[in-house]
Amino acid sequence: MYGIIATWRMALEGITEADKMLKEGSSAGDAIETAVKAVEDFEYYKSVGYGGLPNEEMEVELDAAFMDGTTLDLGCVGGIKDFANPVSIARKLSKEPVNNFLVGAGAEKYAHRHGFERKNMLTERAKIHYHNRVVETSANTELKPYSGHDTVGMVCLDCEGNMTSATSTSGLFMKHPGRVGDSPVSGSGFYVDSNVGGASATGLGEDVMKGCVSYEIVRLMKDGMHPQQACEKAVKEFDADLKRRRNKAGDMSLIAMNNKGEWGCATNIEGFSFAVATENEDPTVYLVKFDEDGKQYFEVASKEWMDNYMKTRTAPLVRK
Ligand code: SD4
Repeated sequence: MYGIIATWRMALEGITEADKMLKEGSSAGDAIETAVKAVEDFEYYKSVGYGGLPNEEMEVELDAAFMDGTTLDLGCVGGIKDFANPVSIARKLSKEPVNNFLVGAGAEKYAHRHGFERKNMLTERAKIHYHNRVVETSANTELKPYSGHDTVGMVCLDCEGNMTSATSTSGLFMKHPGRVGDSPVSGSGFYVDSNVGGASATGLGEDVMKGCVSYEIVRLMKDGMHPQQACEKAVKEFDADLKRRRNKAGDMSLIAMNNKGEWGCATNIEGFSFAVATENEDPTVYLVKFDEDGKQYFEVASKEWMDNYMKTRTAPLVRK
């Protein structure tokens, strides 16, 4: 059995490529890196890699991680600037005996030393978004973080039973320089153990980190839960706990897959989408919906939804 699951519709092209690779016997490491890079390279996704939205000083700072669920090797970068594919740097770091999590200038030096491609990640579109946000918020002076959240997070299983997880994000639009979210933090933005399964998150990193939600899902799967049950239990209970203690819970959406290729997803927001492909299922985008009783269910994204998605992502932007 093989499979790959990822947060958001934007992962579809990447997981489609990964699906082909897995079918032909590629490793979960190669397949997931290819899939995440496809998202990083696509300039119209404004929350991952090239085209990602900048911090409050108009600099694009990227976070990424890679974990091998068989060896438990993990590599992470935080707040890295001017490199094309943070996930590949994270993967390379995962092979180091120590120094696995590098941030800022140190991460950039490492990437430079190992020949990774330098690239100015700030696009013209991202500059317009920045400008428009400054114009919009100058009236009330407070710069609010981007309220949407489209970090790509994936879990992958190959034919040999090896699993990986990886994430990549520009974090929150208008974040403080140096702010790092959950995405490169083990147990929060991602976790994978080939003996069990893996999970990955997108959402408000500050809250996801309070619950180590990815690890919690893997732990529940280890106790015998199906990934769907594990995701729902972890998200529902942690969302309720945050609301009890703090009166509010940030957005959070988690995806998971176990080492049998069974998968799950849970979210506390409307409008979450995810993409999945397995040996038994062609690459598919699902939308998460809620019924009147607040029970979550999935719907395959319609052609109209898919067309509209790309149209809105690539629509011309007007500078205010
Ligand atoms: C973060 N989890 O940095 C990320 C946010 C996100 O697109 O999902 N952003 O907190």
